[in-house]
Amino acid sequence: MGASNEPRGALVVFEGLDRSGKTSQCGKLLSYLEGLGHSVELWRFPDRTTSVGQMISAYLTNKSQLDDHTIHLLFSANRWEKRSMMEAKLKAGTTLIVDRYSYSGVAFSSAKGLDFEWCKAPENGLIAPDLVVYLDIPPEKAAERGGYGGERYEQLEFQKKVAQHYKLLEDSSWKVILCFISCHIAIATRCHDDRCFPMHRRCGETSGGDR
Ligand code: FDM
Repeated sequence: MGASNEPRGALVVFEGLDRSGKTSQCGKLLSYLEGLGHSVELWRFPDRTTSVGQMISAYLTNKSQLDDHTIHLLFSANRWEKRSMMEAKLKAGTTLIVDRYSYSGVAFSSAKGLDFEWCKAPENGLIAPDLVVYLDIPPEKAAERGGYGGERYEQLEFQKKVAQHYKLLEDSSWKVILCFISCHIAIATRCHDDRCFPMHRRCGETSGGDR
């Protein structure tokens, strides 16, 4: 990242199936770190505000059809178009909490049957996360959370495949949170251990509309 007088911000990525609770957890971590006085921003991919992001959004909402390779590359391009801003923010000392990143790109596209290594290739050169928090929820449990909406990938059988492909991506930067189990532990023990933050405190708070 190069030399700078400011301490570098951290790149923290949340990953998981649709309805695994990423959005809630990202929000909680944001509030927590802000409360500690850190400079922190919440990002998400796909970023649907860009022109590439709008193409992705049209595809996800079934308003357009695209070849599987093409949409894969668009998801990756959506990360590349934000790369320089990401680097600048991190260098300036801002911590970024990112809701989905390259792991989603590879897990979802390879779950469709695309070659795993081919899916990884366009991610080479993007900034590596300092920490990946994977919210590990049984696909059936995620599907119960308010039901899936109308988006293309929100189907139980497909999400089961995605879960299998996520597991192939786990490395030393990952912290896997067993959502279903930790939730029950936390309810049983009324865990107020700050070191568990924010995972345990999510119990009973995750709304049905959460992604
Ligand atoms: N998704 C997301 C992908 O297939 N590839 C990617 O690179 C990314 C970032 O898009 F089903 C999928 C995952 C999800 C869908 O994501 C939209 P959100 O988090 O629901 O907006």
